[in-house]
Amino acid sequence: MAACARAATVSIFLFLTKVTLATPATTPAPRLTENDCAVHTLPIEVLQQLMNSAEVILKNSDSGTAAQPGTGSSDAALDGSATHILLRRMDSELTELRRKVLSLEAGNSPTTSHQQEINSSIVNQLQQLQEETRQVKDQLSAQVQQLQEEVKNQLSDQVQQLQDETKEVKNQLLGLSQQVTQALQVPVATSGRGLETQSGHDTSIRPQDCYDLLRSGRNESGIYTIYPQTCGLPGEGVAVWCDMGEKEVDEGGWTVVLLRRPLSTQVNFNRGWRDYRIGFGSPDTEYWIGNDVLHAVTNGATQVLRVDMTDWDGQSRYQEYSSFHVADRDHEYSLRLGTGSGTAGDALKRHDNMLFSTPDRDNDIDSSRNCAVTYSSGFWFNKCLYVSPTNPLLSKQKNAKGIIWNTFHSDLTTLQRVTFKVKPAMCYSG
Ligand SMILES: [Ca+2]
Repeated sequence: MAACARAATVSIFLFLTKVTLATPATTPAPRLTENDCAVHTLPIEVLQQLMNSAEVILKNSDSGTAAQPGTGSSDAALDGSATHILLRRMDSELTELRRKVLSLEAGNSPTTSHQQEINSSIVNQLQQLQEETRQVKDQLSAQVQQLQEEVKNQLSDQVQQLQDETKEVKNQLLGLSQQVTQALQVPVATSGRGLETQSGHDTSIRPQDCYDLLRSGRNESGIYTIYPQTCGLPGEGVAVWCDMGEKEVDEGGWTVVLLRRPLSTQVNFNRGWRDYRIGFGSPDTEYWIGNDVLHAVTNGATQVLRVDMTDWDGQSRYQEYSSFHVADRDHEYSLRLGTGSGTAGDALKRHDNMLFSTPDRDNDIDSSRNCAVTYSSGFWFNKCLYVSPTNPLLSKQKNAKGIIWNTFHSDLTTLQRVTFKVKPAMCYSG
């Protein structure tokens, strides 16, 4: 603004000089327009005042020259005197103009101060914006990190599930391979239970259980594939451990449905409803055959259940039930047991008529908690347990969170080995 005012002063001075020396004194000062003011960024009133002052100077110089007494007839002398007077007046007027410009500059101070306030406000807003940007960036970074963790965990779970499923398929292929070998090498039996079903299905190739295999000549314990029937139709192959006995043929033919034993790395039995439904683990380590298979195996001919168990001191006990039935999924795989007998005591009978529960499905009769969560396993929990063959396998200690059978060790001393196995009741003399 100050520079502009000085430029305006110089422009007016040049105008005055030009008008005085080259044009008639009657030439009026030009009128200023808004555009002129915009160019100089000066108030139009100020510029107009400056131009009016210039016009006054011209008029005064004109009248002063005409009124000069005793100047004779010499136009040159007259012109020189008038010019001198004019220059002096111009000098005076310029001094006044400078004063006004200085005043104008001083008058601009509040505007400058106001501009500084605006600038300061803009700087503050910029700093605030930068701070908010930094906070948003931090939040986004944290969210990205959280998402990465979640994706990582989900992928880890899926990988674990795929590994389990791969293992199951591998076991099934192993059993199938053995089955093919058996079909090629072992003479097909022509009589005996299960070798010809009522529907005419040839179970010499697709045995329904380990007893079928035993009757077809497979008397060595090991991993086999069985095909439990569902509603009279042959089911999918399931790799299982067949306990074929050690002395006489009739002692074997047990299909193991639950296998627990000490390993360098235990199979995780703390699993959800889906895993317990389809089964998990492996016959060469530990496994749960799966509730759908349990239903298929036990829904036809009456099955005997035998439980063998061993504690950490090497003591073994067993308990048998004259019948063992597992309902279908619509009935939450509820358990029905027959009469118990054996050396371990009837603890499992306390779980009779219970529905199956897992950590993600609470079907127990304890309204205050989910027993499957408390004991990290899936089972026919009561309120909560008297036997716990699917609990984590713990070293010898008195702890219901390990594997217990409370009519074997009523002080809840843990066991190291448990198997649940079934066999058609009509084929078992007990
Ligand atoms: Ca409950």
